[in-house]
Amino acid sequence: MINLLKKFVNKVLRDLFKRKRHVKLGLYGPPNGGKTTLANRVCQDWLGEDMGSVSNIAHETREIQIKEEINIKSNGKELTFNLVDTPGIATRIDYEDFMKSGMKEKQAKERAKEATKGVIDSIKWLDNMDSVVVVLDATKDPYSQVNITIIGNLQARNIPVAIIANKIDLKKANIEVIKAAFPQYEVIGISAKYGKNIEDFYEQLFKLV
Ligand SMILES: Nc1nc2c(ncn2[C@@H]2O[C@H](COP(=O)(O)OP(=O)(O)OP(=O)(O)O)[C@@H](O)[C@H]2O)c(=O)[nH]1
Ligand SMILES: [Mg+2]
Repeated sequence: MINLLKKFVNKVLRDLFKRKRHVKLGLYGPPNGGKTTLANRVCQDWLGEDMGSVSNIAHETREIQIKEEINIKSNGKELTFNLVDTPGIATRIDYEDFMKSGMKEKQAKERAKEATKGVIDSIKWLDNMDSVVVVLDATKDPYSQVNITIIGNLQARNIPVAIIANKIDLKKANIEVIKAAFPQYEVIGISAKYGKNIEDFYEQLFKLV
């Protein structure tokens, strides 16, 4: 009996530690918001390596990417998590849009097919996330069906969310519009590409995870 109890306590402790070690932080958002650029910055800052490829053509990331055990330090505190970069979520994927970016028809059709599968995977993976950072392009209108659906979904699942207003290096960027669109969330303006305000982002991660 005592042995059984010991086994049970050990299992609970093991599971607790396992959970702690494997906190999953997901990067979500529409295509081209800068999720992978941000993932690369985090990985460069703390691991000295990149996470994935970045492109100005939408749907560059078409498969879930995971970097395990990223350990970040800020203000004497330490945090370890698994970073999950996801394919951008879109309501409409048209291979002709890729052809306009210079792709051949076959390649464009393949990209559209993979991108569609990527969107489904991103949504499926929501259930695995412990916390999520939604990466938005601050030069774009935030009131899109995709943004509202992603954030609504996260809210319904009670997953902690922070919103990144990315690309603040661009003149057209407007954080205030994003703050007004999602007033119940913490919104941090950064430039993932140039590293502007990245410290604020790391600070926010400690509150989120
Ligand atoms: N000016 C500027 N451009 C950025 C910034 N972050 C990303 N970009 C550019 O935005 C484009 C898309 O970046 P990605 O990181 O591939 O975007 P993503 O959200 O991963 O896109 P998908 O993988 O398609 O979902 C690229 O051309 C990046 O160089 C930024 O802070 N400022
Ligand atoms: Mg990407």
